[in-house]
Amino acid sequence: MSTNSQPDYDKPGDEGEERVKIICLGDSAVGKSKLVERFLMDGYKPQQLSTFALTLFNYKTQIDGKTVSVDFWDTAGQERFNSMHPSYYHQAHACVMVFDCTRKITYKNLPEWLKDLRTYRPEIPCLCAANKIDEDMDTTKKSFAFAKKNNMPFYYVSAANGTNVVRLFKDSIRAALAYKHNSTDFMDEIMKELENFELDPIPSKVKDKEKETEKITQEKS
Ligand SMILES: Nc1nc2c(ncn2[C@@H]2O[C@H](COP(=O)(O)OP(=O)(O)OP(=O)(O)O)[C@@H](O)[C@H]2O)c(=O)[nH]1
Ligand SMILES: [Mg+2]
Repeated sequence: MSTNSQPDYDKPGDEGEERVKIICLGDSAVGKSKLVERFLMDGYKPQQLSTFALTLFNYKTQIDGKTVSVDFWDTAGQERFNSMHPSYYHQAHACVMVFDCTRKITYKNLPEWLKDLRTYRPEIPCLCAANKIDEDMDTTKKSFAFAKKNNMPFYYVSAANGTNVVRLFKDSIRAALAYKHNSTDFMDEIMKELENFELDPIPSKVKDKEKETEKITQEKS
């Protein structure tokens, strides 16, 4: 995919709405696609093929009375081994980095993903999610130093039952907007909120009735 086929995220959309781009990173099968689907459609089907090339999910929401159009970019985790196309990172305002808390290797690979991300986007906010906590709730008692070390907000999540999914993506949208607006204290704010936050065992639901989702699958050239 060439960069010219991307929307220009620095310019407003057709109806004057603000646009942000959020990318998902992490090894294959950690649950990146399932998390985005859970957030946007509030749905989860256990079976799915690995993402082929690139899927773009659009989500429109109201923030402070203004429409914001968010594009979530989701690519195949195995791309890392072929090196991610630079256009994936181009103009991204925030990143959601996911690992599978039942597979240690996916956690161990996070520094590689971060290194890649920082090559192209040295400053964008990055949020870290430990997915599949439904498989073993005890993992929420473990500490994962990577996020803290790199000053990232950290979330225990489950695409399967919805735990913390809304929180993760809503925070990522706030972080992306704050980055775009040159605000410097947004991460501190999120970190502070998370310190006092207790894991919500009841699956959260997307309450935003106005949400509009659109799924566009593009092939990468
Ligand atoms: N138990 C459990 N399984 C999950 C969860 N999230 C995803 N899975 C399963 O993990 C597998 C991979 O999920 P995907 O969302 O396709 O993973 P991905 O990170 O998008 O993978 P790639 O597209 O290959 O990079 C699927 O079989 C899902 O059903 C979760 O929260 N809990
Ligand atoms: Mg996928």
